Amino acid sequence: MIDGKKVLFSGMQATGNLTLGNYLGALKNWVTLSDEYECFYSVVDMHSITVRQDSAELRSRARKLLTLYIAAGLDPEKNCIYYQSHVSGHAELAWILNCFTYMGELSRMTQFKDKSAKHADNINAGLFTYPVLMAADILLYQADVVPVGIDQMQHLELTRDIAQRFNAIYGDVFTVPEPYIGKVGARIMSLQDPSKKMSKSDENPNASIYLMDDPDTIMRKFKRAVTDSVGAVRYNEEEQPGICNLIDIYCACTGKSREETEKEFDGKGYGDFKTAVGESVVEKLRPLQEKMAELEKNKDYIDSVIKNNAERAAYVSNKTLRKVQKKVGFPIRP
Ligand code: ATP
Ligand code: LTN
Repeated sequence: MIDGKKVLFSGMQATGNLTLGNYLGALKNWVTLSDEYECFYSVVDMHSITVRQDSAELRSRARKLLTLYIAAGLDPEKNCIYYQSHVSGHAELAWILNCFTYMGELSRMTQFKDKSAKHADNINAGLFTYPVLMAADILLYQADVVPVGIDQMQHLELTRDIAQRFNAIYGDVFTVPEPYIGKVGARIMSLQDPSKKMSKSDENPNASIYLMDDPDTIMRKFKRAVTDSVGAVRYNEEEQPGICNLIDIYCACTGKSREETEKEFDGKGYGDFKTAVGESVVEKLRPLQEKMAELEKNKDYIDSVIKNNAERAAYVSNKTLRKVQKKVGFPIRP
C-alpha cells in the first residue's frame, strides 16, 4: 500500500515498435487501472539486452516507448513512468532472487525456450534468468497487481513462487502479486498466421499493426489479413481463427460484443468486415498518434518526467531493497 492505495507494476520492453497487440493486451488496461492503483510503469530496457541490440536504436526506442506510455493516456504526475536501468535496485534485487530460484524452474519457461530457439547463436545467461529480473521488478515495489497479457502468466506464477519461498524463510517481506488479465484483447494474433500471437519482433511487417502505422498502411494490412474459405463472420475458433482474431480486434476497438459483431456483419462478405475492422483501428489509434507527435516536440518536458520519476522509483524501491539485504544477512550500513 502507498498512501492507502494498492500498488500496480508493469513494464514493456523497448525491443521494437509497439503493436496493436501490446496496446489492446496491455497498455489500454494500464490506463484503465491507473486511477484505482498507485502505478509504476517501467520501460524495461535491461530486459531488452537479453537479445542483441543496436545501442543507438535501443536508446531511441526506449525513449519512444516511454513517450508512448504518456501519449496513451498515462499521466506522469500520477503514475511513475521510468527507465528500469535508471534504478539500480532492479539489478541488486535480481541478484539476490537468483539465489532463490532453481535452474529447473527457469528451464521450464516457454519464453526462454522460444527465444533460445530463435536466437540459437546467443543463448546467454541473461536470457535464462530474465524471469528473475522480472520478479525483482515486481517485488521491489511490493506490487499487489500486475497487468500483463496471457503470454506472461508463467513468469508471474514464478514471481509468486519466489516471493512465497522467500517469505517462508524470512517472514513477510514481499507482497505476493496477483495477475490482471484484461477481458478483451488478452491475446491478439498475427494477421498473417492466426496461430501465432501478434509480436513486435515478427519479421513480416504485414503480420502486425504498429501503433504508429498510418491509416493507409493499416487498411492495407487488414485487407491482406489471412482468413478462411467459410465466408461468414462467425466466432468459430476451430475453423475460423483469423476471423475470430478480427472480431476480437473489432470488439476491443469499438466496445461491441462478439454477438453484436456477428449480427452486424450477418450476410456480409469478408471485404466489408475487414474494412470496418481497419477503420475501427484507425479511429482508435488516431488520438494516440496525435498526442505522440505533440509530446515528441517537447523534449524538456519528457526529460523532466524521466528524471523525477526515476528518483521516486528509487526512493520507493530502496525501502524494499534495504529490508531484503538485512534479511539475507548483508552487513548493516553504518
Ligand atoms: P517481442 O516480440 O519482443 O517478444 P511482444 O510484442 O511479444 O515482444 P512484449 O514486450 O513481450 O511484447 O509484451 C508487452 C506487453 O504486451 C505484455 O504485457 C504482453 O503480455 C502484451 N502482449 C504482447 N503481445 C500481445 C498480443 N499479441 N496480444 C495481447 N497482448 C500482448
Ligand atoms: N517480460 C515482460 C516485460 C516485463 C514485465 C515486468 C511485465 C518485464 N518486467 C514486470 C510486468 C511486470 C514482457 O516481455 N512483456
